[in-house]
Amino acid sequence: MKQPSSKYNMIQEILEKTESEVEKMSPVNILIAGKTGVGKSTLINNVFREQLADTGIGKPVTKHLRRISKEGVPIVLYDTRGLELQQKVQKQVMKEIFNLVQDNKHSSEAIHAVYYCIQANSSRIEDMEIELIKEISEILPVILVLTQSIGKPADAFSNYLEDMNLPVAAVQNVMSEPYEISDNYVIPRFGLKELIEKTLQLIPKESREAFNNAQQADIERKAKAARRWASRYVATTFGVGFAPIPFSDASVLVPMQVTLLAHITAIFGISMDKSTIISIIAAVGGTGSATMIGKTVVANAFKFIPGIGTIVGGIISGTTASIVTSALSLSYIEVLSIIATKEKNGESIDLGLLERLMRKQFKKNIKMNRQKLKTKDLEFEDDDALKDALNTYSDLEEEKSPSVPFKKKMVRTVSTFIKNHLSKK
Ligand SMILES: Nc1nc2c(ncn2[C@@H]2O[C@H](COP(=O)(O)OP(=O)(O)O)[C@@H](O)[C@H]2O)c(=O)[nH]1
Ligand SMILES: [Mg+2]
Repeated sequence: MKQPSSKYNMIQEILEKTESEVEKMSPVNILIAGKTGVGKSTLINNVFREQLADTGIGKPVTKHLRRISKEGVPIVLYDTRGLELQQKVQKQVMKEIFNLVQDNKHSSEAIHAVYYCIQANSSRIEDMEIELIKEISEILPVILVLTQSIGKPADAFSNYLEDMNLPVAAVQNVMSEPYEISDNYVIPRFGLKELIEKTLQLIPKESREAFNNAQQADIERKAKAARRWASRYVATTFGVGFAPIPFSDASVLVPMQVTLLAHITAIFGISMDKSTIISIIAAVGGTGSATMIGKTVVANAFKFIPGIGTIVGGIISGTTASIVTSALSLSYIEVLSIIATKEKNGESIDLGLLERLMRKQFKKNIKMNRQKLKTKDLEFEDDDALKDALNTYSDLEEEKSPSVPFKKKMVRTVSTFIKNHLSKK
């Protein structure tokens, strides 16, 4: 085990593979237009990850267009400025948009769609704006985004716009960020998942993966895409034709697991650093160093299977390999979902808890049989797997926080002790 050849920097490999997978994606390019103050930046920061609209990232491409991009996020956004000015300026803005569309038409930066933002409670749209929307619609698919939508007036405005039969691809009411009406009445975010769905209908197929990576408003969609890919990968890798391998050779599974974790991370789109991956892998692999011995990880993973000692002749069959790998990917996806949710809400993540969460989820998932694992792959709509992971994480959080009443903590500690030490036969 000590010789350098068996040392394998799994973490580095996962990170590098993830990066190159994201680079390979065909990026999605969206123009966001609308008057100042309607909520374009707020929309961008809530639909997409990494607070893309915040200053410092965008650079002006023309007088009225700002290009926003960030390394590792496969999306390019164009944000308009100064639309509220007089007609002459509006003509100029239109010309700039038109030129941009023409210039980029046949490149990877071709604009795919436009979010034209109007504040929903303005309840009024100027002729000049209608003109502009019509003009843009001639060259690009436009989604009219009605921002800061509150109650019936917003619905009425939406109906009014629909009745105008503008040549737009869709109209969508949204609230990008929770809106405080009063101290005890808050309108939650809404409409962003629908906006994502509508956008996906408009952009080219090959850019959908990039869009899903860049968005953060629909975490379940990310999980779903990752699971779909993972279950296919597991089936083709360990299905028919997989030659059983001796348990002592389990290290041949390492590169496959690296590919799996990297690809899932890329599909998901998450800003992952070394220490986060180390914590997650350590949960299953049992060692927390940056340079991990891959074999240890896999060997440890097998220890979680109930009755591993009974594997006939120490042989790992395709079935066993696929159970371990499915459980690994499902747990990993559940953990990434928690990270993404926390990130979206601007909450910090405790790496220690993350490691415990990964171990707990992995233990749960590995106990399932193949059929159940398959069903779990398909558990998309009302996602129980994510709910379970979230509950587990908040339990762990609660256990850790001193705000848990002493008595509750005591009861938990005692019952855990009984479970671990006394109930064994
Ligand atoms: N609570 C809440 N405030 C919003 C929303 N959209 C915009 N705002 C507020 O409206 C103001 C202008 O929004 P901003 O995104 O900067 O508009 P932009 O000029 O179009 O980029 C900011 O103070 C935001 O806080 C929203 O969905 N919810
Ligand atoms: Mg702005």
